[in-house]
Amino acid sequence: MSALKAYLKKQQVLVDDALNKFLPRVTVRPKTVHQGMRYSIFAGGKRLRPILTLAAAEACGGEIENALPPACSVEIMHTYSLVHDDLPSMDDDDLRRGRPTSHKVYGEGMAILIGDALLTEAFTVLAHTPPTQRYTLKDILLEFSECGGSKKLIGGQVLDLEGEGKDLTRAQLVRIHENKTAALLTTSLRLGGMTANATVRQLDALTTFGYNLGLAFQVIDDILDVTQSTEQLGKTAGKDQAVDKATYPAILGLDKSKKEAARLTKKALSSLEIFGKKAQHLEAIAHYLLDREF
Ligand code: GRG
Repeated sequence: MSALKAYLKKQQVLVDDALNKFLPRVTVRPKTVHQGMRYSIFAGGKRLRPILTLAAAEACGGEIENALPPACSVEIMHTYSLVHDDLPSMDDDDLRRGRPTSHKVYGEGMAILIGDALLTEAFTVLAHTPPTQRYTLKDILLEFSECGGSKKLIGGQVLDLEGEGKDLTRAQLVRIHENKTAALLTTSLRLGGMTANATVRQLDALTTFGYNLGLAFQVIDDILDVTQSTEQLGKTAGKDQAVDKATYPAILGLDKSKKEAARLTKKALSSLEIFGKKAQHLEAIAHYLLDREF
């Protein structure tokens, strides 16, 4: 196993243990909603966002322990967005993280509630974040709520829904993904930095890194939808093309999309210079994401 794979595995275990402690047990009533929350959370995601939170804390010289609550919060918010994004009235998907989607197992009404419960739980977990000299719990809360709100995550989904069936320009596509994908990656990193009492300069560097890494991540996600199988992805491959969705390969072609992903990754990496060796894991993750196969 490569050093990076071993690092990712170790961080995944840390995050999963913390998620297991934070989330309500399946025996707590009403059981269906708690079972459903755990069904989607423990379906085997990559845990990219929480791992970025932990690696950002490390880059700013912080303690992993302090970064675990926001790391879990971003994963819980991410999972809520997947549960709702997969609903029949949204992207209408049957498969996620290699399993039938939440509404396929629990029914549509319950899947909406499971998503709502996850989003609410994400704030409860975030409340366990210790404040630092520069960042109060209010700063941390606002970072998180603004990311999930109508100007970012939900705003991106609104643009996505409104763009259905239309020929979008590249600029319009970038707007969607700045909000839907890059915003949560950026907040994951910034929250890690905040738990480490990051300086303004460090937080700015994490923001630039997150923005470019987030866009690169989405370009690669679009490429994989065309080039990989459903088994490999754990979600329906070829879906974008089937529903005529605006994607980077559809607008730029496959070759130019690969070059764009590499360009954005390079830009992301250059913003890490101020951290020196402490950003070694963030750097390795950016390289790994560019070469990923699922
Ligand atoms: C309010 C209805 C509603 C939904 C929330 C933000 C959002 C709105 C939906 C986003 C869902 C989505 C599919 C975003 C695209 C980002 C993306 C590529 C997600 C997949 O992330 P991975 O590959 O997934 O990290 P795993 O399963 O590994 O965690």
